[in-house]
Amino acid sequence: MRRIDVRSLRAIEKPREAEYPAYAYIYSDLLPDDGLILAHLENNLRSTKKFVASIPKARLLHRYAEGKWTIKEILGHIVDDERIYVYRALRFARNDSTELPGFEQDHYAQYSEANKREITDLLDEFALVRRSTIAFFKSLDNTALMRTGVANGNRVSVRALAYHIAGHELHHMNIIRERYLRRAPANCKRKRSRKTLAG
Ligand code: NI
Repeated sequence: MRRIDVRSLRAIEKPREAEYPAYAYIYSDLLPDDGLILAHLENNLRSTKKFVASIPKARLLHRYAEGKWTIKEILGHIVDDERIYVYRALRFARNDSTELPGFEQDHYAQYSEANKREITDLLDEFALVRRSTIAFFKSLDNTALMRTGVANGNRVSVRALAYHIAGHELHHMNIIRERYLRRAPANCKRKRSRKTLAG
């Protein structure tokens, strides 16, 4: 796949706290405040592919506790979540005020059959979805990026959805490092005392 020239990607400022639900700060907090969210989406995809490809195959099916997802299921979850968040962003960007439902992430992971898939296949799909995400957000003007809508009962701006997608990936990569591989997390500049969500 042709590499995206990250220098050509437009800036999208970080959302203010009023633009996303309170629990979602854990995702946007993982990103620098430089407006280069589209470049981070591209660069983080490359880092994630490299990182996941370095994990021994047997570890990809490991669960660190009963009922927890495997690393393959986490990857499937990241892709599911990204598709759904871009869909929400599309509707809100097009000035559609229909309230959108949430989704049951554990239910989706259970039915994803990610554990039966090759890791290269999962990573290829992730790369395709990510490129589509970048192309979509790149196409939006400032008015569209600032539009808001309600999803899962929470009002959120289009640009906050872009930051959610990037932060959500980093959040799960940190969980893999800490709980599946027992390594130190990356991108933890700020610690807050509020309870973190694992989803
Ligand atoms: Ni999640």
